[in-house]
Amino acid sequence: MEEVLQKLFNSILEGNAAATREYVQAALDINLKPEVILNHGMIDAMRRVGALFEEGECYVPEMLVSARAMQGGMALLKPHLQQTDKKSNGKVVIGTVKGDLHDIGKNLVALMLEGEGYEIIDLGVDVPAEKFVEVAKEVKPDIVALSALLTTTMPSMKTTIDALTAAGLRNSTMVIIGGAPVTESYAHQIEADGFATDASRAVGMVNGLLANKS
Ligand code: B1M
Repeated sequence: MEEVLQKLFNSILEGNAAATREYVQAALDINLKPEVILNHGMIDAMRRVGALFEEGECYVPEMLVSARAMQGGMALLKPHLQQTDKKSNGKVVIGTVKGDLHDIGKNLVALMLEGEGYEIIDLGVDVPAEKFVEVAKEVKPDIVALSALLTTTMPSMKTTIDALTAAGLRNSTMVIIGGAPVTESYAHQIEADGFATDASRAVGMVNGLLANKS
């Protein structure tokens, strides 16, 4: 691994936000691809944080400072991950479902979709089904995108899909789901229209769904 990526990885692991910004900039300065910086310097570091948490080697406060360092680095990387031409390809309402506070992956999906030309309405974290329904009625999105990182909050995805169906919104709006514990078979089970394992696949999924719709 490039030395600068190793330093970036370590800075996120240590939750050092200033060093994270410094190494993201250093990696950009030597023309490393933004996707490489993101995947190998940053996402891999968050995976390592998760593994350490599982092993009892780090705790929630450490996860939080690592997450903050990651978010700061992502802000710096954002303009480099996004394309410049901004034709509107459609509207996406996105949020992390009720009970779940994880937003780094959701933000990444939102950022990549925005870069692809979609208008993003980001409802944040811990979003109840009723809120998704309320906003979907108001803005009439092409896609509602649900993120969950906890096995215990995956059922909130079903609750949200059921609420959108009950409100009569599923003919006009498709739902995609994703997040570390989410599987394709779960997506089928709860009748989501699509599922993606990462942010770039989420973009491909949305492009594909909307191409088939028109
Ligand atoms: Co939490 N946490 N956490 N945590 N946390 C996990 C998820 C965990 C796997 C850690 C572990 O045990 N190894 C574990 C969940 C176990 C489980 O249910 N299977 C866990 C736990 C247990 C908890 C708490 C319960 C801990 C506690 O309090 N005892 C608690 C719950 C709080 C709550 O939500 N109610 C908690 C809290 C937190 C923090 C707040 C401290 C912090 C989040 C801060 C934040 O997000 N602002 C945090 C963090 C940072 C993590 C880990 C370490 C990193 C998550 C992350 O940001 N990854 C995580 C361990 C891990 O994931 N390995 C862990 C980087 C990010 C880029 O990846 O989010 O997976 P990810 O997103 C990916 C894909 O999943 C996908 O695309 C992204 C990449 O391209 N994707 C989608 C995501 N959403 C998508 C939507 C799509 C499509 C793709 O379409 C709509």
